[in-house]
Amino acid sequence: MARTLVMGILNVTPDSFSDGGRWVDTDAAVAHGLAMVADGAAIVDVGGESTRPDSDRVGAEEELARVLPVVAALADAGVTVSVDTTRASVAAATLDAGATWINDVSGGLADPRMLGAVAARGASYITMHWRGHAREMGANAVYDDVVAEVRAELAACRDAALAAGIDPGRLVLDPGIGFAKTAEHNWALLQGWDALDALGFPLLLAVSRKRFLGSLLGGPDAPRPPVGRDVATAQLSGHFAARGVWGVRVHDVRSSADAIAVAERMGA
Ligand code: PMM
Repeated sequence: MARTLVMGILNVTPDSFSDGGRWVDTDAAVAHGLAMVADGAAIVDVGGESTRPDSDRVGAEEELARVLPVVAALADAGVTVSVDTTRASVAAATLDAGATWINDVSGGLADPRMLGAVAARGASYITMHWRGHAREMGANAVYDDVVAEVRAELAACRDAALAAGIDPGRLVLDPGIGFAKTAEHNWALLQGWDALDALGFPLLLAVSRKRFLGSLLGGPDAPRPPVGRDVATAQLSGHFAARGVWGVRVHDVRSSADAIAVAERMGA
């Protein structure tokens, strides 16, 4: 079985929930991307628009201006770069600048041109379960059976990506932990992971520093702040690495890479 890979998060945004504002400067962002690679990241995921619940959208030009210089510099340095965007125009421009992955938290639903743009460039694609932009997603966190519904909606995203011509060998699925989901929904999805595995594609675990971990550790009324959630994040990385998850998307690369190394040694 292939080793679980680590995707390091590089948010070039002023307002992301755990690292907003830290990497707005291009040189600082590139240096942080390279540091994550040194710590064991196989892919650096560059994002220019926060998806934090209730955040406002940025314009396409602003989003592209934030990510493009960072993408180009990291790609020039030989880093495998993914771009976290829901916009086809941003995807096209960054793929043309050297990115090889698009990480689309809308699963192709936010922009009707996205799947075609990815397919035309032969890029790799992460399709995530999504029920609306940040301002809408709280109201959409309503399920009778969260595992069955997320699975069915993610299967539809998978099928749309394949129908658009995205290479099946370059497709990864993500249940979208924390997107239009309560803490209970998130835990149910993690516990019901086998049903997602049955979709037949590699899966990405993206739980890093998310609020449901803060609530677990500090209680719902006083959630532990994001930087105090890295041990819990790494624990989940190790747990799912032992189950063969394709990759984990995390802020703190070192701790998850270590947890994965231990899980793999134990399973060897
Ligand atoms: N979560 C965030 C951003 N991008 N991409 C994928 N594929 N899956 C996620 O769960 C996800 C994502 C939330 O914001 P962050 O960049 O601060 O983690």
